Parts: sequence; structure tokens; C-alpha cells
Amino acid sequence: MSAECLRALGLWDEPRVLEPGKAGAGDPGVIVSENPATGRAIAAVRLDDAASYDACVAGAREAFLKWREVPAPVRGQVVRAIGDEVRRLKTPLGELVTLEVGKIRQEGLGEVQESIDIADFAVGLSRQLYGLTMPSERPCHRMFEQWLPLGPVGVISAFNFPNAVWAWNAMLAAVCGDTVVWKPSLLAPLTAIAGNRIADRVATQMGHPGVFRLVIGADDAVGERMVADRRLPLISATGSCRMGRRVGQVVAGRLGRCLLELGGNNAVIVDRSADLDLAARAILFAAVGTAGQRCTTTRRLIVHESVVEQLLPRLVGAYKQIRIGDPMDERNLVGPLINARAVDAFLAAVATAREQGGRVVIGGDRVRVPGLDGNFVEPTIVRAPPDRGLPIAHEETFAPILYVFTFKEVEQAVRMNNDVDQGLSSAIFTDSVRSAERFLAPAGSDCGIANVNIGTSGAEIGGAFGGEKDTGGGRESGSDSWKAYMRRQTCTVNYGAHLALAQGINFG
Ligand code: UN1
Repeated sequence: MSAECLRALGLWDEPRVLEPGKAGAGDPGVIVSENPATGRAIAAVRLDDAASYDACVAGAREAFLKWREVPAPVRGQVVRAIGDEVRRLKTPLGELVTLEVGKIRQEGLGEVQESIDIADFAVGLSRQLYGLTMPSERPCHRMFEQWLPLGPVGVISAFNFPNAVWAWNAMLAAVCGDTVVWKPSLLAPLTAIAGNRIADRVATQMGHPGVFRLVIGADDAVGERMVADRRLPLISATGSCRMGRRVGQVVAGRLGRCLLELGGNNAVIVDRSADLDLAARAILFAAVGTAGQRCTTTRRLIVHESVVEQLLPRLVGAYKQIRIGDPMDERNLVGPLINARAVDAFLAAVATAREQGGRVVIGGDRVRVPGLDGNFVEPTIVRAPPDRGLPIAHEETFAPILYVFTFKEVEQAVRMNNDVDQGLSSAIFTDSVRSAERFLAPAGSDCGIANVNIGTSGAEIGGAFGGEKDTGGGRESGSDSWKAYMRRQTCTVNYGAHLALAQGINFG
């Protein structure tokens, strides 16, 4: 399978992709991409250095000077053709995601669908980059705003959505008239090469080379240069809060623009009136899907004390039926964590939870899958001690651990929802209009995403995606997120023969 999807995507034709055995052992200019389900090498990838980074950004700048002059609907046609090509290659690309980052095949395909969806969205958007017209206070004056291309955009992406998050940025940036310099996670370089190759090949065939660019390198060689680079007016970065703080500070230091999509510590509130079957199914997907490695994963469950003894057994029953193993095997719902470090972080969090008085209801250990030397762990539920906090639940551990708390009044549940540093996604399960509306009111959830009777993960591309507080404040994907990729210009035209000053000033 490995060879098949790599071949279908043309990866062996890429000069920077090497057979794993052919890479010089210990060569610091090369990384090996490993399959997290088997621990085996898939291929080796040659890294960029300072010089190739520089050439890449210079090329992106040059391409930008031409691309910005292409009419937006024509840019949209290029994005449309890219979306069509991704549709054609959906299966191998989805399987490559599974192979390289270990998410189950259904989710690998779902991720590629998300990229197709945002391409479709961007095509429509290419005819809707609307500005406003304002009435001028002066006679014979017209005042309006227009949105203009911004420049080459730097995109930094994480391992867990190695195709879709780039697509959210790249497809919008492209219709907005920007070129893209993409620095993917070093844990998913092959998916990045495949995704960028499709976009670049299609755009080049249509006469627009150099719009989509890739730099693969370590943070010190490439990442730091990129965030400090004044040729990139916008840096859009997805990853940890620690990474985002660094990016935010450096970009602010050069007065650049940042779009930050950082950690989440998302909660589901289950109210006393909730449909518990619906809630249990949604919690299962949101807490266990992608082996708990989405930024939108449900990490905390806040349950009304009158229903917790009904809900928990249902969840435990469902957890017991989950099959863990090879993510390519469609019978499995949970694949591996990304690497051994993630397994260590999982085990450490479970141990800390125990020390802090948490009770492990199910799971808590690593899993040995016969025949596979992968990073598998058990989806885990930890019950917080009654009337005491569980400090570890304030941290985002990128693994399938769900901490369970109880509440008496919905206001208290909302306070608990908000009582973490991050503010990405949140949800309430309830059949009470009053509870649902309290959750959505100004004193309700403080997150960028607030759902009713839907889990915290699996957002559609049509809405703006992102969160508040330590999540970084950025919004990507749908709604009017495109505005981050353009510069706004306010224009006033005097078509009269007199110079009229605003604010009624009479100047001589
Ligand atoms: C992420 O985990 O970084 O809402 C993105 C979701 C997906 C995107 C997640 N559509 O879960």
C-alpha cells in the first residue's frame, strides 16, 4: 500500500524524496518519515537550508508580482482545477495521510475532502471579495473600500492535519492574489510534498508557476527565518501555544500580521435534559477520533450530577468496543499516536491524574498490537475527584484522555468550561432552550466555536475556524476569514471642482 499511494502521487519523481535505504545515514540534511503504526520508514526527505529558503521566498515574491494582477475570478479557476485534481487523487492522498500520521483511513479521506470543500468555497469567493461603499459627508465625493492582494503568505502547519489546514490557507490566499510559502511539520513531509505538488503542477500548467511553494526544514534553519522575514506580511501558524507565543512575538516585533491557530482544551457539557444516546455517540467521536490528536478533541466532560451515572456506563460500554490497530484496516476506530514522545506524554498525564486524585475508569495504558510496532494507547476516561480540581485537566495532552467532572447548575458548568487558558471549541448537549441559550449568551462559552447537540470536533469549512485566549485569536477557513489574506484600502474620490475638507474645516 505504501508504495502504491506514493507512486500514484508521483512522490518518487520528486528529487527531494529518497528511498529510505538510500539516504546517507546520519546526514543532517535529510529526515526520515516513519509510519507511526509500524515504526517503519516510508521514505527520506531532503531538507531545505538557509540558502534554499531564501531562494524560495524570493521566488514567491516574484510570482506574487504577476499573480496579483490576474483577475480574482481567473485565480478562482486555477483553484477550481486544483480542487478537481485533489478530487481525482483523493484516495491516494487520504491513504498517504493515514500512512504518515496514523489517522484511520476514513479520517484520512475526510481530511482530503475538507481540502476539496475549501477549494470549492474559494472558487465562489473569487467572485465575492466584496468591499463596502460609504456615503461621504462631502458633496461630489465617493468613498469606498477595496481589498487588495497582500503578498507572499507564510503558512506553518502541524502534523495532525497535514493537508487540510494548508488548504484552508492556501486556497483562500490564492484567490486573494497571494502566493504561499508552506512550512509543514517535519512529522508529515511526504503529505506536504504531495499536496503542494498537485497545486503547483495544476497552477503551472495553467500558466502560473511559483504560486505554491514548500520549504521543509527545522525551526532554527527555516522556521525562525520565516517568522522574522519582512517579505512575508502574514504568517499563519497552527501548532502548540508555546510555538504560537514565539511566532506571535517575533512577527509583532516586525509589525507583521499573524493568524494563530493554537491549542484547545475543549469541553462538552451534558445537561440534565440531554439526549444521552446522542451525547454518548458525539462524545465518542470527539474524544477518541484521530486518537485524541485534533485541536478540537473533547478533553473535558462536564456532566450534570443527575445523569452522570447513566452517561458514564454508556461511554465505558462504547469505549470497550473500540478496536485499536492498523489505521488502514477499516474495522479499527483508533490508530497510533504520532510518535513515542506522544505515548510518553500520554502515560505521564495519566500518572499525574492518578496522583491528583483522579480515578481511571477505563484505559490508561499503552497497547501492543500484534505484528505492529506502533505508538498505540488506550482511549482513557478519568473521573475527577469530587469537590476537588484536577490540575492536569488544564493542560492539553495530545492523546485520547477524557477528564470527567460533574455540576449542579448550568452557570457553574459554563464557568468550568471557561476555566482553562485555551478557548477553541465547546459544546452543550441539552433539550432545554434556556440552557442552550445561556451557553451561547455573552456570559456563556468563551470559545471561538460553541455547538449545541454536536461534539467539539469536526467543524465544517463554511464557518470561521479558530479560538480565543491562548488559542491565539485567529480565524481560518470559511465566513469572512479571507480578509486576513488581503489588505484593505479605503478610497475617497473627489469628482467635484472644489476642495472640501472633512470635519467642516475651513483652511484659508
Ligand atoms: C485541527 O485539529 O487543527 O474541526 C483542525 C475539526 C477539523 C479541523 C481540525 N475540521 O475537527
